[in-house]
Formats: sequence, structure tokens, C-alpha cells
Amino acid sequence: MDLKKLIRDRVLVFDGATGTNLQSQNLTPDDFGGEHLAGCNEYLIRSKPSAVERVHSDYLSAGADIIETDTFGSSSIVLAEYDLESIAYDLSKEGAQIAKRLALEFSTKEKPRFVAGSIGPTTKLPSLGHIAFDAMRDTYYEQMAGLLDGGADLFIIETCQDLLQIKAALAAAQDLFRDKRTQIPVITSVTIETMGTMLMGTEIGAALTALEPYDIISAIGMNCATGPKEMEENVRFLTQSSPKPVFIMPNAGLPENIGGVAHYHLTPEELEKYMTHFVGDLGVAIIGGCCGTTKEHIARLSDLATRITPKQRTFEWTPSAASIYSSVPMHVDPAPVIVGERCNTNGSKKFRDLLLTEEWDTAVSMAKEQIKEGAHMLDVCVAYVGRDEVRDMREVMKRMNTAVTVPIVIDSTEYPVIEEALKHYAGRAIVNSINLEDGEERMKHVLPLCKKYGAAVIALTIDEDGMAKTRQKKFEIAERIIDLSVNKFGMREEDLIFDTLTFTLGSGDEEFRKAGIETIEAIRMIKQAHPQCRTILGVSNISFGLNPHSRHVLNSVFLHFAIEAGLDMAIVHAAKIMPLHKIDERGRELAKQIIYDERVFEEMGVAA
Ligand code: THG
Repeated sequence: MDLKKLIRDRVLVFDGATGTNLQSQNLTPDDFGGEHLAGCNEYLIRSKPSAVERVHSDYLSAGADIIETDTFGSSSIVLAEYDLESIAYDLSKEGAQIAKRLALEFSTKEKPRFVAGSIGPTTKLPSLGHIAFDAMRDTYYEQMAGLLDGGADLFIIETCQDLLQIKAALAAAQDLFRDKRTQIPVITSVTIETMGTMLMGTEIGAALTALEPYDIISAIGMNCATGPKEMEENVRFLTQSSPKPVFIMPNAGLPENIGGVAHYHLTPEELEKYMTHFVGDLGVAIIGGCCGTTKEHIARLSDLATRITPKQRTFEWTPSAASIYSSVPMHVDPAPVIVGERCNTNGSKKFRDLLLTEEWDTAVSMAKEQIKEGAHMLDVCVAYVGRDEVRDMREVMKRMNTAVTVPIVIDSTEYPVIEEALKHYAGRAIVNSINLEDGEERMKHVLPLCKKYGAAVIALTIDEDGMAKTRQKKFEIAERIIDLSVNKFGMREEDLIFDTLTFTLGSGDEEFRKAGIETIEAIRMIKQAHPQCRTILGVSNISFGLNPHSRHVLNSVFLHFAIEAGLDMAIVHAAKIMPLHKIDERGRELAKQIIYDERVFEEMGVAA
């Protein structure tokens, strides 16, 4: 099913609530297969399929284009609560078969009907450590395999609470499509609670940043928790920002608790009014109803779909990284994006000591300090000879995931360490880094991880001959990396951040006198030829070997010229970067002469 083609011409209509409509059938414990199974809506697929069929046929009669399987909780994680985990695959498959049979019955040439395999959030939040990433992926895989084999036309990963949970589901879908050599569309829909974020505190912008890189996602949106009125601001955000089609499936208003039962009051007419606005004025492409919506609501929506088409959207997309909470663009005005350098065992004695004594929480507090000092993102490196880097990364990242509000740059040379970090990070990370030192070897391992977890990546201008020294060589390596990344590994230029690495100017070595200027000019060349790519520098490298004061001055002046050449991001000690006007005239001039190799500085004795 080509969802893209379908939604080009018209709005697609999902069905309404499953749970509330099953409830309204006044089912008895016997219908559920006994007292111990009462409330397990998924088991009705076996114990009373006629109840499920009735929900489907009601919505098909009401005009829904897409009906959802009764499998929201058919993963082994949820079914285990009823000791039914062993039938997760079968139940999912049977659920899809029931829906598919009815969808086919109702399908006509003019109005084909489709089945969306419903995949709920389960009852566990991986970001809170309730379940490991791999275990969660495995249960999603089983559920999705059943849905696919039962005839689902698309998957809807819905009512999502935790971005890490979504990533586990997406990893499962990727694996399943690879194994079965097939692919169906995937809609990913998050739940924004009344407080304005997902349950874990995630803003809609962070969710969009983390999910947008996934090729397999056909549409992004929101469902549940609130009615359309409360969703409006976030609907507006998505329609103004998302490169992917937008999906919106609200409840029939905010639930009101009456005697322990949720009641929903939004009438079909009111729902229609809001959705007409969302589709016609904002450009929402796929609509439906969540809790409390009935066949009357869906009849209104399918009527609406015959009258209005989604507004043609223009959207503003900003390539970004994200923490579990918020999104941070990979370019800011004024530049640069400041990446704090201190959570690095090689770059900070304090961080190294905290790691060695396993004072994890204090190590994480160094992250918070850097945010206070102005860091927009944080570089994290835990490599230490003789220690288990995978374990150390896990200990650090599972804490930083929820304790750190800015995006993380994962700094490691080891592939298993990078993957361990990505498995514990809900936001959109940046992986630091790839290069061509051993040809494509490193890219071959790291870029599939970036694709699997939706990360961006830093690429160093190093090839088989070592670290490039001239602007031309740096540029050529960047071009080669772009070509491979895009054409062979499926990355986009906007996912790549180039580091044109500088040697220190502090060695006094004749060979490296032009290191600074070559690095700066290479940035200019890359930005000119590939404006979608980003650039970054570990600024402190320029001044290794100099005294602390000279380092600060040289770092700051070097950063200034790099920014003029188009530098987007800088790995620095945020508190120690001095704005140019705070450096005295003489220091500024000397630093400039050193960087541009103007050879008048020796008599002034700065490099000593
Ligand atoms: N490019 C990319 N990644 C990188 C670098 C780069 N990661 C590591 C490094 N270079 C950037 N990080 C640092 C961290 C600390 C220092 C320099 C670069 C540093 N530290 C002080 C010192 O060593 O004297 C402070 C030591 C302390 O506090 O104990 O200079 O270039 N992509």
C-alpha cells in the first residue's frame, strides 16, 4: 500500500475508539474467557470474535478508510499480565486476519479499505529502566510479525509515552522488514499529556527531531490523552515543521471521571469542526478518533474527507539533535552550537577520577554544570584503558538520558560502546565519529547504527594516509565521505557534521604552522559546496602545549575565525571561551598572526 500516494489527493480517515466501543457492548466475564481474563480486550479476538468484528464493521460502515486491529496490547509484555504471553504472535496474527477479512468485504474499487496493525506502548518505560531495549524490541518484533503475517497493510505505533520505547519498536520493524524482505508503511503517534509533553517530559519538537530521520516512518502525529482543542498548538507545530505527513487522532474531549469511569463529551459535530480546521487550515493528512469516539464521530470525519482536502503545507525543517526533553538545532545564530567538552575521560581529570571511583551521579552533575555554563550539547567519552567501556557508557548514559536536558554527543572509537549508548538514549544523539583511516571499515559499522537509532554523525577528515593537512585534502576526504554516506549507507547530507581537525599551533613545529588556516579554509570549502552539511571543531586542539592564558586567547581567536568561515558547532570548555572584545588588542593581534602564520610573533615570545 502506497500511503504517500493515497494521501496526496485526500485526507485518510482512521476508525474510532476500540476500548470504549467494546465496553458499550456490555460484555460479561464469560465473553472474555473467564473472570481472570476480564478486561483483556485482545483476548476477545479468540473468546468472542463477534464483538471485535462488530467494532470493525461499525467503523467500516461509518466510512473509515483504515481500521485498527484489536491488538493494542497483544505484545508479550502486556499479555504476560494475563499469563497469555505465549500466544502474542498468534493473537496478533488472528487480530489482523479478522480486520483484514472485514476490510476486504467493505472494499470497493473507488474506496479501498485498509488494516492498520495497532501497536501500543506496552506497560513499560525503557527510559525508566523498566525493560531493556533489546527485550522490548524482541516483543515488538513478535507482535509485528503476527500482524504482518495476518495481513496488516500498515503499522501504527501509537499512544507512545517514551521515545526509547518508540525506537525499540522501530528497530523491530526494521529487523522484520529486512527478515521478511517486505515493507509496509509505519505511522508513529505520540501522546502529549495535558501538561503539554509526553509522559517522560518530551516536547513535541524533541519527538519530531528524534523520529524524523527514520526512513520507515510514513507519517508522524499524536493521539489520545486530550481532545482536539488541547492538541491545537502542537498540531500547528507539527504541520509547520514536519517533513512527513501529519496524523492526528484525538479523544472525544478530555475525559471526565464519573464514578471511576472515564466519560467523553465531545460530540461528533464538535470533532468534525476541529478536524475540518486541522485538515483544511493546517494541512493534517490523516485523521481518526481515539478514546470516547464512536461510529457517529467517524461518520462525520469520513463525510468531512469527501468535502475538503488537506491544505498544501509549507514547513520549516531545522536539522537538530535532541535530548529526551527538547530539540536543539545543529546551527544557531549567532554560531556556534557549544558542545561542552568536559565529560571526557581524556579531557578532564575530574571526570576521569569520578569514573574510576564510579561516582556516577557526580559525573552526571558535571554535565549539568556545563549546561549552566552555556553548553547547548555535551560530548561524552568514557574510554579508559583497562576498564569496561561498554559498561561505563551504560552507567553514564542511562543516567544522562533523563538527567541531562541537552543532546549528547557520543564520543567513542568502539562500535559496541556506541551502540550501548544509543540503546540508552531516547533523544537524537550525535555519534562522534567516523573517518576513512581504514577505508570504509569504520563507516560500515557506525553508519548502520546511526540509521537504526536515527542519529547524526561527526566525520573527521582522516583517510588511509592519516589526518589531512591541507584544505584541499580535507575537502576531498569530506567529499568522499559524503558520497559513501549518502549513496552507500543511506544517510543525508544534513545528518553529517564535518570536523576538519587541526593540529596544535603550540608545538612550534615548522610542518604545522599553517594547520589553523588550512582547517578554517577547509570549513569554508565544505560549507560552500555542501550547505546542508554541518561543521564542528574541537577548538582546544589548536593550543595544546601552550600555557593556560595563551590557550584561552588562541582558542577564542581561532574559534572567531572559524565561525567567520562557516563553523556551526564547537567542542569547547564553555566557561572558558572569551568573546573577542574581552581579549586585549595585543593578544588578539598575536593570536591572529599565529593562526594566519604571519611570522611576526616570535620576537614577541608568545609561543614559549
Ligand atoms: N574533534 C572531535 N571530537 C573530539 C575532539 C575533536 N573529542 C575529544 C577532543 N577533541 C575534544 N575534547 C577536549 C576535552 C578537553 C580538552 C581538549 C579537548 C582539554 N582539557 C584540558 C587539558 O587537557 O589541559 C583540561 C584538563 C582538565 O580539566 O583536567 O584541553 O577535536 N570530533
